[in-house]
Amino acid sequence: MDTTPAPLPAAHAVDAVIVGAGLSGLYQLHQLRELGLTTAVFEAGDDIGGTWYWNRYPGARCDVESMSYSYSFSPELDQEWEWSERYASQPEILRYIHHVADRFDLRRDVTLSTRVTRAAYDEDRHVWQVSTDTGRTITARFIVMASGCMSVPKDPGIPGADSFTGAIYYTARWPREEVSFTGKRVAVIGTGCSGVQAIPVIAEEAAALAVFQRTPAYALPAHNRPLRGTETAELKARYPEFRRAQRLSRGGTVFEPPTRSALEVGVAERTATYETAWGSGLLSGLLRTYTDILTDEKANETVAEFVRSKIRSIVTDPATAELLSPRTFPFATKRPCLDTGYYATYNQPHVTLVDLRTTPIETITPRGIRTSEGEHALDAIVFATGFDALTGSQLAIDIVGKGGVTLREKWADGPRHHLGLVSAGFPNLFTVLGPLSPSVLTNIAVSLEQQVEWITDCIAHLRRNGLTEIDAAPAAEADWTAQVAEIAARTLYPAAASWYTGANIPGKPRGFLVYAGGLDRYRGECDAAARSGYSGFVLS
Ligand code: N01
Repeated sequence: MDTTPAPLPAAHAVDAVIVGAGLSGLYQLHQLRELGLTTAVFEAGDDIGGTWYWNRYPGARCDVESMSYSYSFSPELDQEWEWSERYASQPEILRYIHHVADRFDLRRDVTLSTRVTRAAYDEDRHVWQVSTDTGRTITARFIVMASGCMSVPKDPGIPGADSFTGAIYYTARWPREEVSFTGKRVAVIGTGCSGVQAIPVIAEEAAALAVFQRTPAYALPAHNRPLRGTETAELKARYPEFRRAQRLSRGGTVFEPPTRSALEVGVAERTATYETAWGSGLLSGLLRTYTDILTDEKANETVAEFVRSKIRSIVTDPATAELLSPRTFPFATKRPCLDTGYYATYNQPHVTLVDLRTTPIETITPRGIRTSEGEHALDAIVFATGFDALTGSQLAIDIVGKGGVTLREKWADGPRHHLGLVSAGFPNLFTVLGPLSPSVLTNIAVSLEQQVEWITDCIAHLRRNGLTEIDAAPAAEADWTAQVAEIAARTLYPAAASWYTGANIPGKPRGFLVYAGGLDRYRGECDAAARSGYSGFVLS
């Protein structure tokens, strides 16, 4: 039998199309190039950077430490790049991404300002026909969806926005031009991580700031600061070892796992432990104090109450402090926020908190926002209202698989995706940081490298063995989908109506969208599948 892959037509054909030129897409491009594949990357933005291109709102900053949240594939890159702050700001991360793109000559395969609109599988030729909004069509054997886990902004669904005569901004689509709020009456709608980061910075400029809050967040102090040369030099001296530890870790960051339950220690000891974690400035500092914070309601409530006590100690008005105190979902079942001066912002006389639980928004008017209590006159409205996370960016594309079945049809009741990498019936279409993988529960810089490398090895395996197609086996996919749900059910995560479960998007099927078993275990599953000749997949 001739096992040579069918040659692709030369015109408008590449070996692989990558959707998105953020951190995932750029690394995937680098890897596939090393493998000798011709690759085309399509990026909707007019520059590279993905999340860090779009989310340029005031205060935007990473909540993972910069020396951890960066590529690890190049020891030289690790040594030459200097991060200036413990937590890098959006402009600095974007500069880093540009540096990487230039250093590895990645830009020449990226087509900007071009959105992939459709991808249809040609079963006879085992290739995908990819179409873009610029009228381009291109054929590729492989597609990698590196289109982001939070790249489709949610429609806030508030009536009247079109009638507003002031300025409207979305944190997730912030303009490139300088935005000045000086002397303006500004509203921010939404108090997730984007709102929590933007609010203190907008408050510095605005004449008046009204924050419209539906659900308060748990926000933890970042204790951000400039990095000292001595500490970066110290980490750089052991970067290879540090990177190895990150790769083997549960969440892509290195820490000593807790050994005791929060309920087996006395109040004084527990509070002291929480104080230390609060002072650490680490997003998961509190989460890592005890073994059962995410599995036992009572244990969780001890942390939740500790955070509330901190809010009460910072916010001088007790009624405002209470409104800012989360009480409707367990700690960390929505991603906690890492803040700089968030709660203290509410002590400023020009900042007000509008509680949408008691006074919901009725409509946006030409002059401002009308709640059940009256109208707030405004010059600008900032929507920090979140994303159609994890599945949104894939379902935004008209993806047509085997037998003419669309991904939208297949995922109508929720995503099914073997190892979060390939969905049965959609062969040779891989996803990075998508649903049913560890993605957003980990340091995504580490997760994306793991998935990109797995995909690259898989494509190398296919080519080495003269194979043209990899698909997920339906039974393995069903097992994996069930396993993701079972692991989540052992935690408190499903207790929150969060974007982790699809609950923030009206009509989106509910289900825990992320693999919560840990990156280490996930890596083991992926490696085991590859080692056994891609068990759980069908190769042909
Ligand atoms: O979005 P969110 P985000 N009327 O969905 C409210 C990552 N991130 O962009 O909870 C009024 O968390 C909504 O209220 P409710 C991080 O993983 C990372 O802030 O639905 N309010 C909520 O308060 C994060 O988790 C960094 O009741 C409305 C807010 O808007 C993820 O991105 C920085 C509303 C949305 O919060 C998403 O965060 C920023 C409406 N119609 C983000 N619709 C880093 O540090 C929604 N809301 C790296």
